[in-house]
Amino acid sequence: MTLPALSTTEAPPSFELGERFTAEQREFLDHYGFIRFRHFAPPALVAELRAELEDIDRRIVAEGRSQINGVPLIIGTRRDGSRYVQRMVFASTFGPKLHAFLQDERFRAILEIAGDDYRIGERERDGLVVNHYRHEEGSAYQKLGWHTDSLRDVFYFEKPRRYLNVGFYLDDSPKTKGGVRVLPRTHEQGIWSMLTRKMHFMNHDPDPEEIAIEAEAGDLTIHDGRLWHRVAQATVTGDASQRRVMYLPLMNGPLKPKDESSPTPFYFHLRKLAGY
Ligand SMILES: O=C(O)CCC(=O)C(=O)O
Ligand SMILES: [Fe+2]
Repeated sequence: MTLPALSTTEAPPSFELGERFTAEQREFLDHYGFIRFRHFAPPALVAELRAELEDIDRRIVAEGRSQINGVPLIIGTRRDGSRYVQRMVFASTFGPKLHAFLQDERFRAILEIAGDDYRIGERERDGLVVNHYRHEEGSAYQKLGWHTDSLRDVFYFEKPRRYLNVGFYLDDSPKTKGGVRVLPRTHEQGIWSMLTRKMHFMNHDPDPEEIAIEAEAGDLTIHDGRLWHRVAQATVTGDASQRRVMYLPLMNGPLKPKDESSPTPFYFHLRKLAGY
């Protein structure tokens, strides 16, 4: 069965994740390169995770840290001058609730889909990442230009593989908050297009073919690492623009844990050039 082209103006279909992916869910992800699961976690759990993250954030800022395990943090400033982390890394190594959440049995279904021998690498690459976008003065992370996540594999001298990026939403993310825009099916391109379709991170222009992924707090989204995507800037500002999404570190192959002596990967110099 071939699936139809997705409308660029209407929300794409979304799903509920059970113990296993259904054939339909698998086909959707394989075909379009992304999928959204509604209500992965109930509101009470989302609130607990948010509270723990806010504690971790205060702790990291109070310690004056600018990086964790060699990975730079993006730090913003609120109106009152206090600072907050806008790209937190290795978050689950600082909080027992986040760590416990990653052990949820339903992540097994996703690891199975990812491929043989996948694990959640809490101390690998960037660990559990929490992006925290705000649209206001003092915010250092308001949008992210077009890119493929698999570019990182190239910098790590690894063959771009079928890498799944699993996002868990801590805030509602309607279109007014900006959020993820994807070019469906671009995960099936060759390596040349993966590298050159757009200028990585520099280009923020809307694409006529792009689709917005909207989500609610507690939802889970998955996109293929080879899919072209960007994060649009919110059209609203201040508290109304706050958008926090956690990304899970799915890894396979040999275990490569990082620690405080780990060097900063070259990839982050590229991001820095683009302003984040
Ligand atoms: O914040 C998001 O939802 C997506 C972020 C993203 O694409 C990335 O960090 O590579
Ligand atoms: Fe990305």
